[in-house]
Amino acid sequence: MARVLLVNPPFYRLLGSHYNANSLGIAYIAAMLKRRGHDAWLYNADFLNRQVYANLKTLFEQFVDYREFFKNEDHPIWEETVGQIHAFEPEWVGYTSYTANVSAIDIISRKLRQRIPAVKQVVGGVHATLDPNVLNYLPALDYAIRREGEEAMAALVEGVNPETISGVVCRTRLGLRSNGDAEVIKQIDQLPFPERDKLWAISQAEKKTVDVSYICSIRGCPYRCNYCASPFHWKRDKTQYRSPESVIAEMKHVRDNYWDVDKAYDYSASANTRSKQELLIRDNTIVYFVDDVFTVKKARVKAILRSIIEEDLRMPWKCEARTDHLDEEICRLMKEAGCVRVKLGFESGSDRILRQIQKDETKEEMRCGARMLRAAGVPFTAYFMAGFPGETDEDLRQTIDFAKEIEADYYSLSILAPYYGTKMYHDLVEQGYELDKKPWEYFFHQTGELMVNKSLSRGVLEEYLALNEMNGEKLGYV
Ligand code: B12
Ligand code: SF4
Repeated sequence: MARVLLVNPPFYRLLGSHYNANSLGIAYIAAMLKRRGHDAWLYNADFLNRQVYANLKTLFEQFVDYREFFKNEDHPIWEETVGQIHAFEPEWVGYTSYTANVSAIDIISRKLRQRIPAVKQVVGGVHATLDPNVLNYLPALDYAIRREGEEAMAALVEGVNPETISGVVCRTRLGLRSNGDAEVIKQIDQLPFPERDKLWAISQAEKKTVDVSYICSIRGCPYRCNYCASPFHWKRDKTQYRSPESVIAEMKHVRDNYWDVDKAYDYSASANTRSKQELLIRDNTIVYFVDDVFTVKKARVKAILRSIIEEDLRMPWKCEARTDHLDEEICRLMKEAGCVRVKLGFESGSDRILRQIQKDETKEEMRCGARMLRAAGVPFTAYFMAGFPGETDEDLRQTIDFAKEIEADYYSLSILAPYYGTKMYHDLVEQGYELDKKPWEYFFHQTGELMVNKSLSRGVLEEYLALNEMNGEKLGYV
């Protein structure tokens, strides 16, 4: 039996906030290891025993301080994280990677290597999947795992020759050896439910503040938006869907074991409000379907929604979707099944930009989707981005007008960061943008930096960010 700690590195804490939900990627790895008889725990280094999150405006403002953490490798936050991992006395440590937290993984893993020279360290998740060479700049890591990590991680800790495991990248005398992406898990209904109990470095009382109600019902997305990592991380044509029965079973599992209607928590790290620096929402637990497009298969989603209604689950939930995968019946069923928010990526109000980013969705479809949701009484959050390559003031003005027109219940505003491994990233590097020279920790949406756009004027950008004001006092679900 191996002793394994799966780590979500600090990210929001470096931005003056924190993050108290369960990260599903490592929770699935832990659950599979448990099924195979190992002692696997989750450590969320972004956890703080606080229920108030910083709002979006504060996250943007904290970027200046955020950079300082990476300049000071002796900062207490790194020492604290490494200390907690050390205290677990792991034989194996696995880190989940986003592009933005690769530098944090580097610092933590090097320090841990000094303290426990024999520990085996593995990196998995989105960035490790997108970049087969990730071990070249993470010197303290032994292995990288690409794509779904359940089988590969279990095989590694069980001593299978790494060179033979699908999805594993390892070091050899001749350099890195990559076994490609891990094989797609086709029978995803057979996977264990993600780990929700073995949480390291928090007390029993603190556990109550952890949001364990995230559910993943689809792995992948069939679309091809050029700024998005999903098509490359999951592979569009390999998208896998859980059956409605399996999804309902997990909802019941969450309700029966973890549902706490008195729980006060706040998932508003991406929220913003005019009058307060901080935002606290008190409400019941909410299921969050993290699927890229929960509604992508209409018949399937209708079956899920009807089951939620028939089984009288009475669990509020939220999801991500696309407006072109909605119809009046879905919106009505969503409302009846307890949907409290749909998160929609509108991204731009300029048709030219929508075509350029391969959104494959028209403004008319977006208008229509917004109308149907409003008519059904389902609140929605609208995501927008600014700073696309070649985007002009006129394009961004169209975004501002469009945002106002659709009357979203909430606006989430970002500045574009072209992620490593996306089509956009590679196209831009080919065109001469030196994105490969930027530190990894800059690749997130709240830096405030226009990374690849030189033409937008400060005034229009500020007008765009001022859309925050439209959120006003509407402190709903985000
Ligand atoms: C839910 C979600 C969030 C949530 C929760 C994040 C969390 N910590 O759990 C919130 C809203 C907080 C969030 C925040 C951010 N997110 Co986010 N998020 C997602 C989303 C929609 C689902 C993630 C998920 O739970 N998937 C389901 C699980 C099962 O899949 P998984 O995590 O990939 O894990 C599997 C494999 O990757 C692998 N694996 C993962 N970790 C590990 C570790 C080991 C050791 C091993 C062996 C394997 C392994 O095995 C897992 C099971 O098969 C994804 C898109 C997507 N569909 O994946 C974006 C996504 C991961 N997010 C993204 C981004 C950019 C961010 C932010 C940087 C946004 C920002 N603020 O600017 C932050 C960063 C947060 C952080 N902590 O670093 C990008 C990442 C792109 C990139 N190259 O980095 C994604 C891919 C969105 C996109 N389409 O581009 N996010
Ligand atoms: S629809 Fe959403 S998840 Fe799918 S490729 Fe486009 S942005 Fe990514």
